[in-house]
Amino acid sequence: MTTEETRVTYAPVMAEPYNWPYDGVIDPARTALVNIDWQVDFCGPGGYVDTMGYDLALTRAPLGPAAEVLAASRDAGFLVVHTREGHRPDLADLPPNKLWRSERIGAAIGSTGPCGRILVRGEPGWEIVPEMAPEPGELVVDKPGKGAFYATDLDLLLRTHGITHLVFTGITTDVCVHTTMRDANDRGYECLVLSDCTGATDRGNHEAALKMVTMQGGVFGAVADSSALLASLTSGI
Ligand code: C5J
Repeated sequence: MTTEETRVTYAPVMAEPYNWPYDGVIDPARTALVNIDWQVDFCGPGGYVDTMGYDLALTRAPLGPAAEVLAASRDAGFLVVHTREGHRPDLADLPPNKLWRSERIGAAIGSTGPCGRILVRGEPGWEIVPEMAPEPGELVVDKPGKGAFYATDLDLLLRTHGITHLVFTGITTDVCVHTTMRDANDRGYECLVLSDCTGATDRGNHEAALKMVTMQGGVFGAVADSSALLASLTSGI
């Protein structure tokens, strides 16, 4: 039932440095789960991160908890948004410095690897992994950069759906998750990042990125783990 009197809300999430959200209960009608770049290129064998030589275990570890949160968020009625980093096949939207840097580390964007052309839209490596696959009707946002608001219609989509609160999962914590969360925070969204549903190519960077969020009273929002969110979502009030 969806009338004002019967609308279900959920208890705040036990989080750092404050219990989230700042304005009391979780209202699913105003909350979106934003899943950042759960693509083969970032957590699958033969993808971009693997080709760069980083430890895939670090970006795969959050998959289990993130899939649980995805299922619970669907059940709770959150809007679900998925993002994918990638470029046009002709690379017309690839800044030369981004290409140059990827060449330096031996994983040139647009070159062909075991998962097709690296970070190119439509290639196997660009697809979202099965554990986090979008369901029909969920929003998928394609982005050429690190932040999901840059050169996309994400802000319009969220505002059109009446979303004011965002919960983040995804990879990588210190790059695309952080860039998107910082930008969302500046735009006035109330943000929560889930520590065990995010991962980076370096453990120290993951931990530092989470710590940064908690400074200055929650400079970009708050940090919790998936169990804290799941506990809230079983507490309909
Ligand atoms: C990176 C991302 N790390 N999804 N992209 O290049 O964080």
